[in-house]
Amino acid sequence: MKRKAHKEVCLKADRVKHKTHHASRITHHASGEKGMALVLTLMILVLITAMVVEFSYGVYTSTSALHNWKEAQKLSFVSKSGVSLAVKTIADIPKTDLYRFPGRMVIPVENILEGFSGTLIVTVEDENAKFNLNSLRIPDSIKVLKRLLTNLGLDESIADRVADWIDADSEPRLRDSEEGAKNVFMDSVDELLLITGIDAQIYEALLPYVTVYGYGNTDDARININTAPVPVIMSLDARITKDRAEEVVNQRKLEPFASLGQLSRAGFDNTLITAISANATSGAPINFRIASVAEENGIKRVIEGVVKISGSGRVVYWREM
Ligand SMILES: [Ca+2]
Repeated sequence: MKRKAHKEVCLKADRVKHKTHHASRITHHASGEKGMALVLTLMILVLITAMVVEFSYGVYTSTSALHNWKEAQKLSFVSKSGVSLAVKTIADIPKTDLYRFPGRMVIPVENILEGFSGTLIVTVEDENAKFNLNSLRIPDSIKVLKRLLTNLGLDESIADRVADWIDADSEPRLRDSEEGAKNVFMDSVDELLLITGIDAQIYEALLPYVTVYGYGNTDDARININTAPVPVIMSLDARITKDRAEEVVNQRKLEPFASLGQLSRAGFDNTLITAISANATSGAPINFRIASVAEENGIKRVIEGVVKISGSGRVVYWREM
C-alpha cells in the first residue's frame, strides 16, 4: 500500500517536471518582445509608484513646512521680543548697581504675545565670568588658562593649541599646534572645534568657562570675581584653593566685592590681590550673554546673543536656531 502510494507520488512528480520543462521551452521561444514588454510595464509601474509617493510626500512636506514656517515665525518673533526685553532690563539697571548683578538672571515672561500659549525663558549671564580666550597673546594669561584646564580635569596643553591658533606667528608650541592656525583673534568660541587636537568632548567641557569677548579690549584678560564660577576663580592664581574660591562665592552672595581690595573678606592677602589684579575685576558687567528660548507645540526657537552694554546697548554676536 505504502509502496504504491510512493510510486504514484513519483509519477506525479515526473509529470510536473515534464510540464515545467515544457513551459520553460515555451518561455524561451516567446522571449524578446513579450519579455521586454513585461519589464517595461514593471518599470513604468515602479516609476508611477515612486512618483505618487514623491508627489504625496511633497504635498505633505510643503503643507507641514508652511505650518512650521508660520509657527517658526511666531516663535522667532517671541524669542526676539525676549532678547529686547533682556536688553531693556539690563539697560534699566542703574550703572552703580550693575556690579551687584548675580552672574546669571532668569527673567520671567508672561503674556508676551496674544495667541501664544507656549513658554518663553530668557536668561542673562555675565560673559566675563569666563576666561577670555583672546587674551592668550599675553603669556601670563596662558598660565591662567592652563590652571583652568587642570581644574576642569583637562590637558593643560590645550592652552598652547589655542594660543597658537590666535597668535600672529607660526612658531608651533607643540608639534602640530600651528596646523591650519587662524593667527588672528577668535570671533566665536565655536572656533575651538577647528583647532587640531580639540574634539567635541573638550569643547563641551570648556564651553561654560570660556568666552571670546574681552571685558574691555578684545584681548582683555580680566575675569569678573563677582560672577566667575569656582574653577575660574581658582585659575587666577596657584595659591587659590577650592575652599578659598568657594569663600569668594559665599562672600559675594552676602555683599558683592566693590573693589579687588575687598577680597580680604575672603581671606586674600595683599600679595595675592596684587598677583591677580591684571586678570581680575570687580567692576560692573559689560558683556551679557542672552539666551531667549521660545517653545510652543513641541517647536523650539532659540536666540543666543552677546550684548555689549555701552549707553544704548550694542549686539556683538547673534545666533538664531
Ligand atoms: Ca599662530
